[in-house]
Amino acid sequence: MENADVVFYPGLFSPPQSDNFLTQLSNHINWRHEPIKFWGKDVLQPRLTAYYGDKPYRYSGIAMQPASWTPTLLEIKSVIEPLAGVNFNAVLINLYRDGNDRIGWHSDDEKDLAHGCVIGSVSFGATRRFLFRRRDNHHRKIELLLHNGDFLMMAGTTQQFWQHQVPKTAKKIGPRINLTFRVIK
Ligand SMILES: O=C(O)CCC(=O)C(=O)O
Ligand SMILES: [Mn+2]
Repeated sequence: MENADVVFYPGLFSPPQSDNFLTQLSNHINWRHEPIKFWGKDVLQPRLTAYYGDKPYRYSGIAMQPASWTPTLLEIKSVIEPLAGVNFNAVLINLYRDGNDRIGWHSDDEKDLAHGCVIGSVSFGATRRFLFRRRDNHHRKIELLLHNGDFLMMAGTTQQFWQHQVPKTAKKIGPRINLTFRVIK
């Protein structure tokens, strides 16, 4: 993948560990259904979200105040930090309740993110398609399947040259939780 720094660790978390994290997080995260501005109108995001960590974060027009780290989140963070080589100070968490929930094309390039910062993305639950496309050529796409327990790292110029999305699917599938650990300025 050119102009990108992407490292994929499939199955970093074992299936029993991952199932346990999925249950823990489903039940104990303070999930929110946030509105987002879409062509000037407030619509609800097609997924539930939560934000934990040490610093507030502005994301797609929403100012998010962080909740305090939980033991489960700190445990996951401690596994990925040695691989990422950074200390993450925040995590944005997405709950895709079923195949209808999704996230549209975007780059993780909000101003609050440390420039070129590493994003550590951990997935639990249902397998979903994760697509990259070049910002200067939307036909140029790369597809990954993110499974239970997978860890995907994006760094360097990835966000500058590529967008990503998790599209909806007509398949009858269960929930998926994705945690994107970040370094906020
Ligand atoms: O669910 C995913 O794998 C991606 C989530 C994402 O891109 C984000 O929260 O910025
Ligand atoms: Mn993203």
